[in-house]
Amino acid sequence: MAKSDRLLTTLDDFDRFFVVMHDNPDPDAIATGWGIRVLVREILNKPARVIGGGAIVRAENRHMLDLLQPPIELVDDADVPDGTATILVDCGSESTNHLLIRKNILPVAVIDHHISNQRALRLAFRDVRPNVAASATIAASYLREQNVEPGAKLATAMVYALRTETRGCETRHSRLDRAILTWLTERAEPALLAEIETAPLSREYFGDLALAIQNAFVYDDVALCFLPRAYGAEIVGEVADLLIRCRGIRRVLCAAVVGTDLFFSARTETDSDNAAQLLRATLNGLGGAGGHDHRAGGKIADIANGSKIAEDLNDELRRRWLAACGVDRKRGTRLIPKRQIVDNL
Ligand SMILES: [Mn+2]
Repeated sequence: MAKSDRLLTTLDDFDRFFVVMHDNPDPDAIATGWGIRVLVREILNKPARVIGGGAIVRAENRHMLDLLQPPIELVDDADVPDGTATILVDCGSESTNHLLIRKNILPVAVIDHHISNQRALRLAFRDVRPNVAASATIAASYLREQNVEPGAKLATAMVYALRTETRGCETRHSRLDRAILTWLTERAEPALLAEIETAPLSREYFGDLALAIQNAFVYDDVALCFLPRAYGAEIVGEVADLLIRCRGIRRVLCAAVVGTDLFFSARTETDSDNAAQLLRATLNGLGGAGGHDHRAGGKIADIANGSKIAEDLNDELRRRWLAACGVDRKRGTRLIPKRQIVDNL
């Protein structure tokens, strides 16, 4: 029996469907949720809501919302009536960054590709494949199995999801990813994809970027960048993606204070360094982290009254990250020498 048949059989007993994305949904969560909604509507002939907490801030992703109009709802909380089929996408049920866990609801189904470090809970349906590049690959494969046409906009969203999930050294495409990418590319709109990827950027974004590059330090093959404040949380991921491309740098940790939270992005270049594990070790007891072999994210909530990262927390995080990476060096050098910045201003 195909996976999609098993999912649809499980869901057929229900009349109400909530597809739940992780908080601050990324393109993969959005495209996957949208794909499952289309599957449920086309095959079961029933409506489904696609919901998630938090916000969408990255300029490209906001532009995607404008151009593709995915049928998603950003909600801080949701009333989940009894008898609702909850389908968690692009997120493990044991993760702490989704609506259901805050309401103590166990999902009926999970569709995900993240590495889990916890024992799996018993669920009616689970399709977790850490070997695929994107959850959207799994959702698209369901549509293909059921002969459901995604349409140009959903196909474009799914291609974009795959492209974003394979950035920052996570370029491994499984055989299924490659086959699905071909299937989707025939259906997607390349002009829309290009427009999304060159979204207009705010001046504040360039301010964050300039500050980040000036605050990057190198310890052997490790780069660290702590931003005392940032306009948007997306900068940590973007700077991490940029720094991991620097010659000679193989592990990167970026952090920034946004509001009262401290956000993290980690990247690793080689297969021997697992980004999710390194970041979990660094944030152990302080905050949560999750992700993939080469890309991971994390957060410490409610720090420093929304101002600068306390100096001792800063030192502790640096010490832990360097220890996790096995780097002895205590002092780093600036990625760009200070004199070079000041003399040329
Ligand atoms: Mn994903």
